[in-house]
Amino acid sequence: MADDPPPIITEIDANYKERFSQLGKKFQSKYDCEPVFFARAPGRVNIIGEHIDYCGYGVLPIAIDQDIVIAVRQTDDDTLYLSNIDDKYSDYKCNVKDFEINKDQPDWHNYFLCGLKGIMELLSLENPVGMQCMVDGSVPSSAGLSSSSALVCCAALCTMQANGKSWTKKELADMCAQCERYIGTIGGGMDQAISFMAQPGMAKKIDFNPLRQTNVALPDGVSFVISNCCVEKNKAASSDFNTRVVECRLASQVLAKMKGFEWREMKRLADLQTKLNVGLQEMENVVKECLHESQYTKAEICDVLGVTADILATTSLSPNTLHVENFCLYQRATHVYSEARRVEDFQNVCIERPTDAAIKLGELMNGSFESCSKLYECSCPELDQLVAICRKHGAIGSRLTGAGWGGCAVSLVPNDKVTEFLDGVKQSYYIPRGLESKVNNALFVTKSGGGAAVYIP
Ligand code: A2G
Repeated sequence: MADDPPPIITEIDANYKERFSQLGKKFQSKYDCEPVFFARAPGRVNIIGEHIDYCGYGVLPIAIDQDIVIAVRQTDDDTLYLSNIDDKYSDYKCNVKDFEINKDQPDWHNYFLCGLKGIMELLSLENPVGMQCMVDGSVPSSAGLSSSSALVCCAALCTMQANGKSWTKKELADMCAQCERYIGTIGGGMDQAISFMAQPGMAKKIDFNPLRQTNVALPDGVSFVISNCCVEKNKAASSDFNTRVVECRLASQVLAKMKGFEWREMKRLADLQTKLNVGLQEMENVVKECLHESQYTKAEICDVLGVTADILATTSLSPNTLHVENFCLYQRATHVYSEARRVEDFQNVCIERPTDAAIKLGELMNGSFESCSKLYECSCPELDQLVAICRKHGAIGSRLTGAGWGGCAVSLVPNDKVTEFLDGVKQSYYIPRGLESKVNNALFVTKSGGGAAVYIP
């Protein structure tokens, strides 16, 4: 499956017919011609396994119905024309063979350019055709539901189709994970993998190095409900995300040095586990024995590793974390190893299906949130309040999803409590904050949807 290309669908599902037809009309009025095809890539909600993909550990997301759809027509003038049905995103135009991605200003079109550049450089497309594109996105932006990766994946898919090429879902997912880094964030590969590999009705356990996927059937009788705390966080616009990536890398390097390994080779906490050849619980013990809980200064890390600050900048830091002076190694590493264990436990509960499966999954989600909030410090006061409210109104488990510092929570709710839950959360979170008008897009039950595809009506 992952070794097949994304499907090309010619019978358009009733769900999409109206949407594609509206988008086709906008395309027509903008470019004075009809689109030739549509490409669609979904956003995702991560059920469990936060901030561990870039450390080499498996995660457990599902694709959501919210997506990016792009109507496309090839041109013969080497130009990319980008337009969005939402006026808040301005039109953009460039030569397909000569453009720059602006890391300092992560405007929407830069994500499209990441997909285009990735296809050109990583999959060696030498003479790309020009394209007229009209974009329609329904994934809320900066909300932890992967709007950026859905756009990168969709752009890559458009470029592939417009140029008559065919790569597998796995190749595309790997390539999109690498090329989203052109925007400056050092993310893992979860978002791009699920966008291409999702299957309706299934969660996926995604593993990395090499990229692999396994279906995980979620238990019956429960729903996953998404709630957006409505604090926006664009991870490319701050250094918070990359600081966490760097803290994890430094933790693996300091631990490697203390254990007598070549620390410069060490990039991920999972690599250290492979070297030590012990279980995840034992890795938590290693962290306890070797690292101290107080923050490490840059000078102390240089001292342990035996390098100057200039060398450390090249071995371990990213351009936007050069200014960071203090690093929490103990807390970040403890989160990563314990979260990786929770993902394994979650998958095992889904396979074994004990009678109290839902309770066990809820406990794991709650444990994940505690760890994200306290050890990884990637929550925010509004998300903390929202998660507490979700639990109060019947969620068996609730946690932040995606990068955090704002955005969404995902809650596990028994089916017979969903109506009560939605009402309770609306009354307790959205109405007192004057967010009633946003509630329909911010609070909804999700089901696992399908992956990226090309549509030719
Ligand atoms: O934070 C973001 O969504 C990352 N995505 C994803 O890889 C993962 O690390 C997540 C936290 O679990 C990108 O950087 C594109």
